[in-house]
Amino acid sequence: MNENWQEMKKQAITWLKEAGQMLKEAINLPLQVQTKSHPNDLVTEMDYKVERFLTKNIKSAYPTHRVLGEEEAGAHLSTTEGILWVIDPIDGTTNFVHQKFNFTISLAIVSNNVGQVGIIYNVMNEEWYTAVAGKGAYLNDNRLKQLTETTITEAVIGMNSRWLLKEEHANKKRLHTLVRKARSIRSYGSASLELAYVATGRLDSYLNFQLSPWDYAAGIVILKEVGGRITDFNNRPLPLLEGSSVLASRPRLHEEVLSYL
Ligand code: 2AM
Ligand code: CA
Ligand code: CA
Ligand code: CA
Repeated sequence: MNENWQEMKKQAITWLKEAGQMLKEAINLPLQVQTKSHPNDLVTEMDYKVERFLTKNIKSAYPTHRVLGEEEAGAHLSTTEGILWVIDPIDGTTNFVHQKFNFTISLAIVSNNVGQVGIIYNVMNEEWYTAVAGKGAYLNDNRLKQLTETTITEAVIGMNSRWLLKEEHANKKRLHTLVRKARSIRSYGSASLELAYVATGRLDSYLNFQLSPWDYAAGIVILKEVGGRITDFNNRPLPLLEGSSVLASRPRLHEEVLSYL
C-alpha cells in the first residue's frame, strides 16, 4: 500500500482546527453535561458534536476507511484490518467542563494495526503534538528530541491519585513505594496530553490502570518516534479493539517502573 500519510495528517489538522474552534466557541456557553459509567464520568453535547463532525469528514474524504471513536463511531468493530481512524473528540472532558483548559482532541490513523499518524491537539493553548511513522515527532514546528534515560528517584511520574486507593489492587504496597521513591507525581486529567508530555520529557513516566484505544492510539505513534516506551503493565503491546492498563516512559525507566506495577 502506498498511502500518503503526510497528506492525510495535513488534512486531519484542518479538520481538527475547525473542531477546536467549535470547542472554543462552546466553552463559555451553558453546556449540557451528562454522566456515563459513573457520576464522575462526564459527557457533553460537544463530545458528540465533534466526534460526528470528524467522522463525517473522514467518511466523505475516505469512504473505505473506518472510524473508531469514544462516543459512537465503530462501537462494534471486530478487526483492525484496513485503515482505521481512532478518535477521542474531547480527551479530558472533566477539564473541558470544570477548568476550560488542558483537554485535547486526539486522532490516530492506523493501517493494519500499525499506527501511521498521531495527532494530540491541546485546544486552548494551540499545542499540536504530531507524528508520522518514521518521520519524527513534533510539537508545533519543533522536532522532538530522542528521549534519554533516567531513574525513578529523579523521575516525575503522571498518574491519577485515585488509583492509590484502589482496595482490590494486588500490588498496592508496591505502588505506594513507587510514589514515595519518585521525585514527584503529577495529574493533568487528560491521558493523551500526559502521553504527549512523556514524549516531550515534561513527564518521565505516565501510568493508568484502565484506558481505551482512543486515549492512547495517537500517543503510541508519537512516543515511538522519540524512542519512548508504551505498553500495558505486563510489558505487552497495547490493543486497539479493547481497553488496557497503560505505562509510557523514557527507555530503561520503563522496566524499572514496571517492576512496581
Ligand atoms: P475522557 O475525558 O475522554 O473520558 C482522566 O483521568 C483521563 O482518563 C481522561 O483522559 C479520560 O478520558 C480518561 N478516562 C478513560 N476512561 C475513563 C472513565 N471511565 N471515566 C473518566 N475518565 C476516563
Ligand atoms: Ca469520556
Ligand atoms: Ca479519553
Ligand atoms: Ca473523550
